[in-house]
Amino acid sequence: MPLRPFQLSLRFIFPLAAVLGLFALALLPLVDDLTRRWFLRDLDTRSQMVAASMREPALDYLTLQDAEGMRSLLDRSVREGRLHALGVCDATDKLIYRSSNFPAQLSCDTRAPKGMLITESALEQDGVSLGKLLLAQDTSFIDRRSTEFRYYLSAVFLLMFLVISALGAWIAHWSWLGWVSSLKNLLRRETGSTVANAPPEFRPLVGDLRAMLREMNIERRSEQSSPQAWTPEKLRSLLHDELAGDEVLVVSNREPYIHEQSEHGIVVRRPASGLVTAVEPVMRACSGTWIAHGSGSADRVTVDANDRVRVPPKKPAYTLRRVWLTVEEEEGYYYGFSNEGLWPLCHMAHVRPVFRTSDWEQYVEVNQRFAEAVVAEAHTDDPVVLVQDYHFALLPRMVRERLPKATIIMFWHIPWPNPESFGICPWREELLQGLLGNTLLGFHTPFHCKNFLETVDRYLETRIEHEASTISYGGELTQVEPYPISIAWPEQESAGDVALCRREMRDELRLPAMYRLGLGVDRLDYTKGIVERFQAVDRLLEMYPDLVGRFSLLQIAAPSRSSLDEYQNLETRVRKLALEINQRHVNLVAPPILLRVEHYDAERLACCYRGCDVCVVTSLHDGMNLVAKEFIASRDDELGVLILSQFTGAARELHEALIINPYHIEQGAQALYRALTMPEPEQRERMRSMRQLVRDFNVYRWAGRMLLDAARLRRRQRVSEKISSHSHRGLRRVL
Ligand code: ADQ
Repeated sequence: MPLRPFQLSLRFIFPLAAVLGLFALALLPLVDDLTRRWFLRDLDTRSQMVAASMREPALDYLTLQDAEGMRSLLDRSVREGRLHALGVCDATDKLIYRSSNFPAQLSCDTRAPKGMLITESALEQDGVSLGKLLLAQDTSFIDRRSTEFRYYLSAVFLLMFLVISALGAWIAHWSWLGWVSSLKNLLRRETGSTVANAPPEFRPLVGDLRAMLREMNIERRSEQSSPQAWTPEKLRSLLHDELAGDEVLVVSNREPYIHEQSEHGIVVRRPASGLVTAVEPVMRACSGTWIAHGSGSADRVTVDANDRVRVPPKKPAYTLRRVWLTVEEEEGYYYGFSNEGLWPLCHMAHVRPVFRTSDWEQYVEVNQRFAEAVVAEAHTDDPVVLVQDYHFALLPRMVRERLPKATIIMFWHIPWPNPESFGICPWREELLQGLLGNTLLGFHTPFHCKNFLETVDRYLETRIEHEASTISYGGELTQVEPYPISIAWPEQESAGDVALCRREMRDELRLPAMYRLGLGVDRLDYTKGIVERFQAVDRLLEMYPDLVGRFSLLQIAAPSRSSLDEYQNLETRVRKLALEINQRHVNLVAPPILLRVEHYDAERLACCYRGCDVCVVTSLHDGMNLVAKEFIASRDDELGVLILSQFTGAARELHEALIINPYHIEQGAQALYRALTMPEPEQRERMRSMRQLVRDFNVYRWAGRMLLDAARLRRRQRVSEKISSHSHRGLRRVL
C-alpha cells in the first residue's frame, strides 16, 4: 500500500478508534445500570407475589402463635418462591420467626447486606399492624451477569471497529488513486477538465481549491519577491532569469520619443501619456524593440533604412521601430475608431461613442500593419509580445495566427465597461475574438477583469473558468488578471527642493509667498473631470469667500486629440468656465483658476507637484490615473493633500486620499476646504502611508508580475508542446 493511503487510513482509523472507545466507555455503565435495575425490579416483584400468597396463613400462625406451622410455611415459601430466606418480625421490629437458612447478620432493622435484596411486606389484621414479613433474595448473580454482558458488549465494539477500519482503509486506498488523479487534472486545468466533469464529490470543492492554489501561488511569488525589492535591476534580472534569451517586443500607438522639426533644428519630445510613462522603464530594463506609430515631423529623417532608431537619444537602451500611417489611416484608426468609438465606449463619462464602418476598416488595416511589423521584427518564432492598449484589440489574434508559439501579453490601460455598455459596439464579437488571441490580458482592477469575463460570456461561445479567471476559446486559453499600473519611484529624493519649488512656482505665477495652490494635471480630456473640478473651486469660493485672493487652482492641461470635435468643444468649455469663475471672484491678488493649456516637461511638472498644497484628481472615469501617484512620489516632505475621484483605479489603492464623487460639486468644494485646512500631522500620516504603497507597488512590480506570469504560462506551454510532440511520435511509431 502506498504511503499516502496508509497515512490516510491511519488518520481515519485513529479517530474511529477514539470515537468507538469513547462511545463504549459512555455506554457500558449506562447499560450495566439499566440491566441491574431490571433484575432488581423483577426480584422485588417476585418477593411481593410470594408475600401476598403467604400473608393469610402467616397471620393465622401469628395469632395462634404456632411456631412449628410458621417455620414450615416459611421453608416451603422459600423453596417455592425461589427466595434466599424469609423471616417474620413482630410489631416492635423483633425477629420472631425465620426460615432455616436465614442469615445470622440480618435483623428486622438492619439494611440489606451487599449481594442481597430485602423486601418488606406488612402483616395487618383489621387495620392493626401485627408485624412484617422480611423476604431476602440473593443478588450476586446480577454482578456475574453484568460482568459477562460487559465482556460481550466490548467484544461487539471491537469487532465493529475492526470491520469499519478494514472497510475504511480499503475504500480509502482505492478512492485515493482515483481522486488524486482527477484532482490533479482538475487543478492543473489540463486536457479540458472542467468543474462539470469533476467527480461529484469534488465539484463544490474545485473552485475553492483552485482559488486557494492561486492564492498560494501569488503569496509564494510575493514572498519570493518582496515589493520593496522591485527596482529596474530586479526587473532586469527577472527578465534574465525567467525569460532568458527570449525576445521582448512592445507594441503601442504612441511612441516614447517623438522627433520634431523646430526652428532650432530637430528636437526630441516625450509625450504626455500614462502608457509611455509606465512602459518606458520596462523597455530600458529589457532592451527589446518597441514598435509604434511614427508621428513626429522629423521621425522619418531620424530612422535608419529599416525604420529603426535607438532610444533614449542620450543613452540608447532599446530600439524604436516606427510604423508609418497615412493621414486617412490615422483619421480612421486613431481618431475615429479608437478615440471616437472605443474610448467613450469604455469610459462612463456620458459622451456617446461614434462608430463608422470606414473607421473600423482602417482600424482592421492598421492592426494588420502593426501585426506584420511584429512578425518582421521577431527573430524567433516564440517572442514575448507586450501589446499596449485599446488601439490594438485585433492585433493579438493576427500575431497569434502568424506566430502561434508567441507569448502575447496585452494590457488594457482604460476601464472595461459592463456587457450592456460594450454591447452597443457593432463589432463587439470581432474585438473580443481579437483580444482572445492573447495569452495574458491585463486590466488595472479586478472589477475591469470581471466586466471583461462577463462581456465575453455574453457575446461569445467560450468556456470560462471564473475562479481561475481563464477563457478557453478555439482551443486556446487566455488568462485575465488585474495588474494595477504605477510609476517609477523617483531616483533622487531631496527634501530641500520642496521649499524651492514652492517659491519658484509662486514667483512664476506672481503670487505672494504664502499663497495656497491647488494643482490639476491632465490631458485635456472629458473623462478627467476638469469642468467639475473648476465648479468645485467656484463653489468653494462661494462657501468660503475669505479664500478669494488667497487660493487658486493651477490647471495644467496638455492638449490632446485636438482635431476631434468633442475635444475642441471641451477646450472651449474649459476656457470659458475658467474665465467666468475668474470674473465671478475677481480680486487684486490672482484669478482663482490659472489655466495653462500646454505640455510641461517632467522636471517642471515635478516641481509643480512639490510646490502645491493640494493635488486635485477629479476623473469621471479613469483606468488608474498616474498623476495621483506622481504627486505622491514627488512629496518627499510628506506634506500636501491628494483629492481623488472614487471613479479612478487609483482610488482602490490610495485610501488615505480624500476620496470624492466628482459629480457632487459641494463634496468637491468641501474636500478642497478640508485639504486646505488639514493639520500637518494628519497630512504627514496620510502621505507617509500612500508613499509607502506607491514606492512598493511601483511600475517595475507591475511589469514584473505580468512578465512572471507570462514566463510561467510560457513554461507550461513548452511542457505541453513537448508532451504532445512525444505522444505524436509515439503514435507514429505505433502506426
Ligand atoms: P492617461 O489617460 O493619459 O493614461 P494618466 O494615468 O493620468 O492618464 O497619465 C497621464 C500622464 O501624462 C502622466 O504621466 C502625467 O504626468 C502626464 N501629463 C498629463 N498632463 C500633462 C501635462 N500637461 N504636461 C506634461 N505631462 C502631462 C491612460 C489611462 C489611465 C492610466 C494610464 C496608464 O487613461 O487611466 O492610468 O493610461 O495605464
